[in-house]
Amino acid sequence: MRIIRFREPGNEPRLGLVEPDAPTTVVELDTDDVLAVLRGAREVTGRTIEALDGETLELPPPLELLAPLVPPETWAAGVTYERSRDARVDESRVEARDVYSLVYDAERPELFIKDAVGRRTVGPGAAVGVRSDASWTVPEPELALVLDAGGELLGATIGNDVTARDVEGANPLYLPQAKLFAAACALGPAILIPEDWSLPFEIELRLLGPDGGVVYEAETSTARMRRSFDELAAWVVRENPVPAGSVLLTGTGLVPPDNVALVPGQQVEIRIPGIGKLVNPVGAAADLLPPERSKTHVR
Ligand code: DO4
Ligand code: MG
Repeated sequence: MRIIRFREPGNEPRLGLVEPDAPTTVVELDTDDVLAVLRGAREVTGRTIEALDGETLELPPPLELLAPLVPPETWAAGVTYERSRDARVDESRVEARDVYSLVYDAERPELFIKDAVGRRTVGPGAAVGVRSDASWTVPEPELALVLDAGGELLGATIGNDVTARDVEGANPLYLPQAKLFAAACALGPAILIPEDWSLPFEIELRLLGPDGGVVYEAETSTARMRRSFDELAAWVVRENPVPAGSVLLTGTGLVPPDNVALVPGQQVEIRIPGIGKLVNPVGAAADLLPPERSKTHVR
């Protein structure tokens, strides 16, 4: 079962269920409370909409597909895949390289806050940002878990933890600046309520140049994660009052080679079969600050 959020110009956002047997048919829900739907509410209005594509779930104009929720908080785990550990050790320019190896093996995971109330988060089709004081920004395609207040798993969507690697590499204490800036996070296109949480998710990344040519593509699986979803979620809510509906990005297992960096004009595509495909153009973070991007902001 997949849930999307959309808006008609001038109206408040609405929720819809994507029909499991007809992946382009969206049935409008009677409520706009995504937590209620994740917990079982299913009343529908009777209106159906045909999406233009079963994976991006793009809707016919003037309907606009939005991020599937506005998380009160978005947390992120780091160095949960061997590939991520190796890349951080390599990028680090200071004598702090061991922190990544240590955290990969430690009982306590690396967790950081990525956003609050969707201020730096965009939905499908809206631009993700590259900060002008960074020269090596990369997409981080990650499975994103929607959590209940006690850390229970309510659903899963696709997340992009856009990261300025050179900023983090200069000094790990710069992590918040490498991770938090305008449009540094993308979520969507749908929240999946999985029937079986024990099955792994395949994650595919494709970066396209301004001419549409493939700059980089790769895939991984959450089966390669060093930690379980439940373990990460339990650490996030440990003695920490995380509000229901918050999101946890579970770390990246896909790191482009060192000569690949995001630049405005490119397009990032992240596909997780069962959830869909999240497509975002790349723009300059300075142009994507909330007042200027009110049209594309998740709210
Ligand atoms: O240690 C820095 C962050 C790592 C991260 O975001 C990831 O592994 O996905
Ligand atoms: Mg990450």
